[in-house]
Amino acid sequence: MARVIKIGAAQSGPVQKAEDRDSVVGRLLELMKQARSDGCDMVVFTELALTTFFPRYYAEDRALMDIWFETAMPNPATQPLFDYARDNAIGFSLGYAELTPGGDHFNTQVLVDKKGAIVGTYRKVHLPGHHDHQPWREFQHLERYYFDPGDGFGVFAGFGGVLGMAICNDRRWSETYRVLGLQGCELALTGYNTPVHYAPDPTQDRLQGFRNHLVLQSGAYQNGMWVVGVAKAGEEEGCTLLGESAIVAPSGEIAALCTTDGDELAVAEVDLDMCANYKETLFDFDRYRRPE
Ligand code: CDV
Repeated sequence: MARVIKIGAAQSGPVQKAEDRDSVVGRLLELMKQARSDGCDMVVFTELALTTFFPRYYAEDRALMDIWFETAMPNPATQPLFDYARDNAIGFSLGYAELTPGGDHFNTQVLVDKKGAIVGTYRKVHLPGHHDHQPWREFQHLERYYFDPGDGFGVFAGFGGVLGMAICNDRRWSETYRVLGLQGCELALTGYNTPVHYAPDPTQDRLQGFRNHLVLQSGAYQNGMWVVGVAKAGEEEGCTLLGESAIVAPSGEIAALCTTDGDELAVAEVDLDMCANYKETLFDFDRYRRPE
């Protein structure tokens, strides 16, 4: 039987600082409904989908930082997404800020099956930016202040295949895809908040779009897997975030692409069996890799 998953890459437009969780979840639900009417099996949301990209704000007081974090998932604000998934047999993946009972802070993404149950959790490994307040920047990128690093890339059985997750900066690192690929991953889901302006070296700004697709496409091709990259895009609190969310095939080709900087769904039929065309030929790891 063919293993085809119809996927909606559910790009978010900007979320301003004052927008509350209920309003954001309402927007995500609209995208889920659209995906359902398009016949999707799964919707992929972005990194830190429930709030503005808060690592741009410095707060000395840890309590002021914790307002951005979820202490449970699901919780009353996000329960409607889980209910919709269960009632309509549509899965989803969601990025959010997680505060654990033990007091750890993670940049987290969950995978939710068609019954509305969490079947996979991933915590961001590569935390970019800086730890200290740097007032010279137009906006901060304090992921190293807000978050603890996750402990690795795992894979999860679901939707008839082997799935993995990665978050934003992870997608730029070859080892992300390689570690997932070596575990048999056929579909990697990643959300991102990528400011177009890169303060440490603004000469790189014009290359943001090119590099986003470069890493998604090369990661997919070199590891024989599908990759879904989903942005939070547009003008968020004076910061321009890259869009160009894409679903990339194991051939390295873009199968679906968002063309706006707002809430938008890009849909593709993801044939997991296509991975074998690459994993069993040119990228037969057991046969051809030379790790030594
Ligand atoms: N959210 C991110 O991880 N953003 C980084 C930026 C800071 C470079 C990214 O790799 O897109």
